[in-house]
Amino acid sequence: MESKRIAAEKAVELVKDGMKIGLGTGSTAYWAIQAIGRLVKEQGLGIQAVATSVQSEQLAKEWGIPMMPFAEVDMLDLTIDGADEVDAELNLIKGGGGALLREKIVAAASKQLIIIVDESKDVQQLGKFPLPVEIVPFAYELTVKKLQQLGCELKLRHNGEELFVTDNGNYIADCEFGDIKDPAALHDDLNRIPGVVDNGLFIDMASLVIIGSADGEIRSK
Ligand code: ABF
Repeated sequence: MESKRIAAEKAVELVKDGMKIGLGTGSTAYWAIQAIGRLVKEQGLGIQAVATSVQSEQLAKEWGIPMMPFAEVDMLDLTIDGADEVDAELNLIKGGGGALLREKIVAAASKQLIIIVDESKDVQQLGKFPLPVEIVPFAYELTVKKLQQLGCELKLRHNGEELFVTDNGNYIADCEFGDIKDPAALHDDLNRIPGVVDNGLFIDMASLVIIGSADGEIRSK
């Protein structure tokens, strides 16, 4: 928890008055939202924000962070978000929290995507973490078969007995491919399947990754 907090607080040093900010999702982004909230409350920092999940939007509102409608967003100055894995080229697996689609939409509308992680997420090659793929409920059984034909072990994500439903009303298939040797090619192969909305590979999107460790050290890449 401490490693996530220090990475998040380091990232928030990049937030300046007047900026338009994307707020990520997850337990690391939680610390960033809190730190931004404190700056707004205690120092009168003037920012506007959009959130990548209903959960983060609620948290931001509790902290009094001014939220802006997406219709008013051309380009955000920066987005601060977590990840499940980060490789040496700054490619990412995201979506463990189920918010990958909104996270990718917000990241793509940001001049800079700052990723905050603890050191357990820093890997040489992506793939230990099962890759989340967001799929539409219509004929999802067919989409699942197509995904399996790409060579993964697949589990549909559940919330108790029920299938997990994203903020966009879709399902998540967690796909274990083992070592992902060519993340860009896999990204495109997945998104070519009708029924797939998007997948958790973020290729060439991160500008900076801030890694916090348990001993209080912070690295970036
Ligand atoms: C989001 O939260 C995701 O893309 C990722 O799945 C997850 C990381 O979670 P945490 O910060 O809680 O480890 O950023």
